[in-house]
Amino acid sequence: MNHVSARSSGRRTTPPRLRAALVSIVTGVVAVGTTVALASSASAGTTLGAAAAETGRYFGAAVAVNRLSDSVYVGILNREFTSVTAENEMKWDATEPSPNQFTYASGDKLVSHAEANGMRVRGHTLAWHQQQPRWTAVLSGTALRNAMLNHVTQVATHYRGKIHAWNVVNEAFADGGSGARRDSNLQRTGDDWIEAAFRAARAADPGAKLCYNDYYTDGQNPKSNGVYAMVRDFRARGVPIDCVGFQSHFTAQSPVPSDYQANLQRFVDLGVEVQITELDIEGSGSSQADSYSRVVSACLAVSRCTGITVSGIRDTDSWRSSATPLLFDGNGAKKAAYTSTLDALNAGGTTVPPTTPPPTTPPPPGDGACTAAVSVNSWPGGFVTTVKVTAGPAGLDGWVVNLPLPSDATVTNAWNAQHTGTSGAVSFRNVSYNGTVGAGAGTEFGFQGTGNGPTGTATCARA
Ligand code: G2I
Repeated sequence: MNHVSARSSGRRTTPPRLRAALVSIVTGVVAVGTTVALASSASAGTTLGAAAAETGRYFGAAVAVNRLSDSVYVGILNREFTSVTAENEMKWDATEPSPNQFTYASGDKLVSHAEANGMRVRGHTLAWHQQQPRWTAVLSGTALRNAMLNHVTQVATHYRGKIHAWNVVNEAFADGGSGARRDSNLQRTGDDWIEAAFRAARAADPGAKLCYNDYYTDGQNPKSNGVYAMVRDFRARGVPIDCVGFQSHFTAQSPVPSDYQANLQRFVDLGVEVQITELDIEGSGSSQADSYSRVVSACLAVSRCTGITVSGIRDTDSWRSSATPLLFDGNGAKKAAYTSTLDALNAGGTTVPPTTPPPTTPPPPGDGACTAAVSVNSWPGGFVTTVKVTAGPAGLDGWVVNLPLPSDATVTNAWNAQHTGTSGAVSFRNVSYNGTVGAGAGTEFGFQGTGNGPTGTATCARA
């Protein structure tokens, strides 16, 4: 999935600064003959995307599908950017307006546009306390947890293979000094909702980098310390997290922190990649330009800061347009901030390692004593599910499989297992004759139900 680094590593080996020096030495000697060489050499860095690719990075924009009919907007997008993030089109309210009814038309348009123009796509976002569909308001507990997991599974499956990085969970930490999780309907389903979302996303799209994304985490502070502790814990326990997104919304009151680079680096040191995901900086003129330059230089100084996304194209496209926070003015003209950004990209920096480590392999869900493989045969209004339990190296003397069911599903009968509950998170235990399973051997059970069949991950554990 690492298109940018693959592309750039094959294209250029001379660092930009050295190359610029070589070019100026050569031009001084044979002025006419070097004109072409200088132009072609310099052309790599005349757009944001090309300049970022020089060090193996992408330069992206948050894009709104309804602006794709604006030719000025699309002209800038196609010329300057190498990654697209859906501004709203892949959020829960947009993709699942009714329970288990999915609409992907807008998101698909963005993906098609990106594919047609050689851009990568960042997915935004699978689980967030905002922009949820209305129907989630009446849900809580297991029903909300299962609805969330089903959402993550369905959306990540739909876009499987098309997304270079997913913002799996967005803005789950509280503002202020606590460093704690934000209270939300999702948080109230249990502290493990975030890791459950990451595991479901990995199962659905094993090739996508899975990121946690947040704001006011751009320097070291109680909130970013809370995120840091979570990422460290996830890495230690094998929860599949690959990256952290730093939104980087800056204002006069909340400017680029002095430890911006150090903060990115400490996350990288945990073994994850980092990206700047929603960059916009309130202001104008040289002070805005300087702030953009500082952010870009900080990312380029951190080898696993793999890309930068600005949160729109023209100031007038911004969700906070009065702050004039972007790189192009309302007419689509380049601002001073554009030039400073391009210059900072062309100044070079660390090169993104050409092969980033593959996503961490999640341990089998459950306690590792066994795995459960689920197959579902469904028809409108009903389903039959077959589950194969396979024992780990120690064998089993009893097992339990937990399987989240969609909110409309009800188990009507089961065979070769006894079940607890008929809807929501249903668990299945061995019966008298199939609890003992030898090392590496398997046994099967099944159940029938009404509604939609399971789509989530089954966990298997020793009973
Ligand atoms: O909240 C600002 C950003 C913070 N980080 C996460 C981002 O996903 C978030 O983006 C903004 C979008 O740029 C806005 O476009 O999220 C807003 C909602 O929190 C988006 O605004 C919404 C409006 O509030 C809705 O009224 C509107 O229907 O955009 C919707 C679609 O245009």
